[in-house]
Amino acid sequence: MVGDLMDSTSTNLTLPESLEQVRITTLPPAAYYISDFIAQDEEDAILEKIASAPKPRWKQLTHRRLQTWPSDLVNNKLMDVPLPAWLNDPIVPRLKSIPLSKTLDSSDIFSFSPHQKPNHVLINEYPPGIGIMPHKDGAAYHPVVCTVSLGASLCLNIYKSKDDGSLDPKPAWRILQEPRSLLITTSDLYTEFLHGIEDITEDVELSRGTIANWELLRSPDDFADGCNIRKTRTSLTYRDVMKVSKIGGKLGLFQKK
Ligand SMILES: O=C(O)CCC(=O)C(=O)O
Repeated sequence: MVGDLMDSTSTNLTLPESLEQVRITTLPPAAYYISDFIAQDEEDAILEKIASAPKPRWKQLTHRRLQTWPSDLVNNKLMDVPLPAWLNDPIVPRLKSIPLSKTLDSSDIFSFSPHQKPNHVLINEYPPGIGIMPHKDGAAYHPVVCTVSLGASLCLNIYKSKDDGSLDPKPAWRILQEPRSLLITTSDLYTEFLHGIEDITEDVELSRGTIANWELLRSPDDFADGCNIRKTRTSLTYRDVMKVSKIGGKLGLFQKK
């Protein structure tokens, strides 16, 4: 699968030399999948940090809970406060270390975003049977989403709109995300299509023919029977919020206790 590879400094991870090597070519522009983006001990450490966050950090929705770092957006604006170290390192420098292409300059996936790096992270927890409705991420963010999956695998569905603007409920594509993987979605995939996760306890009919990133999976053999029994999966979604308020940060206006 991945041709030329580079070692990540402090771990035994082998990252691609450029994103073009891990492009999901069966999808519209553009998505990239790296099966081993973080190491097992890094995954454990992040899950521990998430679990030990103060209770008010969690926002409880009907079936799902989430944390927002460094804070919620107010009128699509973020306060000017850095991400905590455990969300920054090692993920942000590692994202920035992979060039888009081997042949061009050393531009990375955030080189053209307003702050040249992500400034916001949503942490979503999905127990078995719980997903997220099909949606678009909207205009507050630069159109790049980097999703690190922790704990377990599940399928992200990509949906098209019908000609009348309504949602076609049958997913157009499915992307299987393994624990410790990175999925990057950008361009048309961000702006034109919707994404969601079904409220199911088992992902079924998994195969080379039905899963867009099958060729890039770490362990396709784990799904040889076509099934993935869901366990709790946590995702970190890294984005660059375009508008940042310096004043809010100074006065602590957006601060969560
Ligand atoms: O958890 C995921 O992989 C998707 C999260 C998502 O759709 C979102 O944060 O908008």
